[in-house]
Amino acid sequence: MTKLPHTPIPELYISPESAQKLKLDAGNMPSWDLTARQMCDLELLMNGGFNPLTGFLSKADYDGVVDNMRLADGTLWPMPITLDVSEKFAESIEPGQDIALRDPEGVILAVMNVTDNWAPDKALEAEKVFGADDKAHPAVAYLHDTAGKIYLGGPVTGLQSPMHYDFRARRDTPNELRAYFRKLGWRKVVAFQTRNPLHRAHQELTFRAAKECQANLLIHPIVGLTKPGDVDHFTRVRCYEAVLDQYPAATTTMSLLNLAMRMAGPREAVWHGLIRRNHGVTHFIVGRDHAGPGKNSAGEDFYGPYDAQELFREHEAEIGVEMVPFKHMVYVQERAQYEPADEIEEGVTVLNISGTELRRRLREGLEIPEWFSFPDVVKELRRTSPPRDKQGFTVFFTGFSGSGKSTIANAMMVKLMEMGGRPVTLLDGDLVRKHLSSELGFSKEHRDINIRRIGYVASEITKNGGIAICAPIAPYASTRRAVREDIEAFGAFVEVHVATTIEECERRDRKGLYKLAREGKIKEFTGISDPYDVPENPELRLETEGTDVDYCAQQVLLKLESMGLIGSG
Ligand code: PPS
Repeated sequence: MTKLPHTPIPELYISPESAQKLKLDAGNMPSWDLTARQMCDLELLMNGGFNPLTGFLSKADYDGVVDNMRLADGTLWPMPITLDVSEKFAESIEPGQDIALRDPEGVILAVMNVTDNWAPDKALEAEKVFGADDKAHPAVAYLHDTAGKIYLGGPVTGLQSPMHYDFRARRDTPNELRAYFRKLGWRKVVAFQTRNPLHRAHQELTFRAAKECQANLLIHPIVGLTKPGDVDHFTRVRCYEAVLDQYPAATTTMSLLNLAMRMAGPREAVWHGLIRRNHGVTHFIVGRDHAGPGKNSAGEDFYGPYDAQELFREHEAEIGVEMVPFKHMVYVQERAQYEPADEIEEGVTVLNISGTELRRRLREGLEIPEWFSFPDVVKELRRTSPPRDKQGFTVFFTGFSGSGKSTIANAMMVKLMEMGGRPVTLLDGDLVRKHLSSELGFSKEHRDINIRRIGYVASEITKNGGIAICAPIAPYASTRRAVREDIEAFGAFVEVHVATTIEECERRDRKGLYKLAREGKIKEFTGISDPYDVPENPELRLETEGTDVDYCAQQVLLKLESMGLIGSG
């Protein structure tokens, strides 16, 4: 088993001349725009990473894979690789028809001959492949909420590989890696799969594994799709590069794998093994809770901590890669080294920092000790996850026309600019309507479009570390909720309800609009002839009557301070 084949494996690409010709024909075929996951799957299909698959699974292969992890001919394959499409697209395709598969820019990457077309039983797929039809599992949520209703199957002809502009020198096809190992004379190679930054425990674990099986080491991180919420791959790869220097020279290399993970635990481990075999690897590290999706909706783990190791062991011979089982490593203070957690005697001091604790320390700018990670890795992580008072956020004022939103927002902006540190952008209702939404009126549909635009701009500002202050009426709770979700993906969302009553706004009538609304000269006027959903749980509610603008702005600043968003400077 440990003899390296290192001979090339089949790819699905045709010669550049034939590709040129087929591409011209493909221009007239029905075409499917690939999703991000399908892009990853197609790349690995075409470059042999998913060998022996020759296309997206047919119905017979799919049924076998779902049921017993085997293709129709009995070959071991644990993961359904399917082309999910909309019902509308599926209806337009005749059996036996060729379709063009395009990247998001419209470039034709492959042609697929559609032999099969079926509506899968998604609940069954979830149960069998992921162990439960529970949307707390990210792949099950994807299956039900994102994937199309119909699967198309059939062989794929590869025209060109998807383009990557980042870390190009670190991306290798299975055949490129095989050739590299051959060139260096690496007969035994142990691969380490990861979707997280590497710290000292991982470095120790991988180094030990390589030593134990007297093999060279391939760090083989996933840069396709990983678990939602993971550290982005740009940051991770910079971290991996910092860790690479820690291994003895010429023993270790790193290559990036553009795989779309499913977080399917045991099945995923077997799949990862097959993919690594295709990349010319002889040994594969399977740790505790390999590719685990976290907790199910009852708060329990989806898989047992060593289920993945057991399933891999069962199929090891067929996978063709030896498993190197690895345990959870912790730091023993007395001996100043990492050791497997379950081999440590009582009485010694064991140190460990969980992923959650690490994120907390990053968020709050707290110390991350040297025994835990390498200074260069911590530096990279701090650059991407600055403490809360350096991150972007959005303050979203909502309230009636004339409630004082714009005035307070302006005061806030100036106070934040006086403090300095982060760029501040004011997206005032009137200004947005002038510059971004001048074609829109005040129907529910138009108001929603307007607020979603504001939300989009604010989310971009927040993502890039700035402060966005929004001050529209935003009368609909559902739209405010949607904007909150968009923004909370990148930073805090602070909803401030400027709770001036409609009577008071009408009494002030600073723009004379209420008078016109009462006379029916302005239609759909919020609070007079159009609804306003009072926010139920805003981060802050401002009562403006009897107080001045400065005091209101101070209250918002205090709220931001208590949330850790401004402070140490
Ligand atoms: S919304 O509902 O959030 O899209 O509204 P917004 O973009 O904040 O725009 C509100 C400003 O437009 C003026 N205006 C109206 N408001 C409410 N209803 C109607 N029918 C209307 N027609 C014009 C009004 O000046 C609002 O400004 P503010 O600053 O809120 O007083």
